[in-house]
Amino acid sequence: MTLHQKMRLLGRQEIIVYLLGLLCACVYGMKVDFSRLRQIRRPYIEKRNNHCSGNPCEEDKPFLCRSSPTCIALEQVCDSIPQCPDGFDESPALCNAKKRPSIGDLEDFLIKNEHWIIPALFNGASPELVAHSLVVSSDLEEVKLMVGMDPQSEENLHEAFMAVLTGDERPLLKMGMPQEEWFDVQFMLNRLIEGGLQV
Ligand SMILES: [Ca+2]
Repeated sequence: MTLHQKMRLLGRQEIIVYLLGLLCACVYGMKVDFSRLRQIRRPYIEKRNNHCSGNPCEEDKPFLCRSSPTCIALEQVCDSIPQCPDGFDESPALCNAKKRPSIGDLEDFLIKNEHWIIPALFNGASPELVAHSLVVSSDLEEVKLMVGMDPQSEENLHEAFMAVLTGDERPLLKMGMPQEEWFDVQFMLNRLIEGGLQV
């Protein structure tokens, strides 16, 4: 995949994640905080002071499809049946994000552990980009492409997930993880696995 293709992919996924965040924030009151990605937005949807305006959909069908003015109910988002004409309501990135921790929670976790986790596992990428990639990607290969990882960090990332799956913190301690962070690291990586991230 060329850099141009990667950027296009990233842009498309940012839009998807933003829309999901906007939707959840409006309907459930900031249950999911994707607000840091809202610089890429649909021009007719605005979110100010936690209130949405410009969404043309009715309250009982608040989810707006991407390439048509079709509105659907929340229960129909990621229910394995495409209701949007372009299948937007069943797109993998959207449905991955629906099952995962929020970007805000992930970014807070990454920033807290930034001194060791970013250089060891993510090749020095920004916590925001890493959080975003972990929320929308289907597997570690996709994370690697979005983040731009080198072979060593790719190997470390895989090893980190294996350490969590086997309950053995020693590989992570070798990568620089402070002992007291083990519980948080286990918790967050497990949430990603439970949210369908293939490792
Ligand atoms: Ca659907």
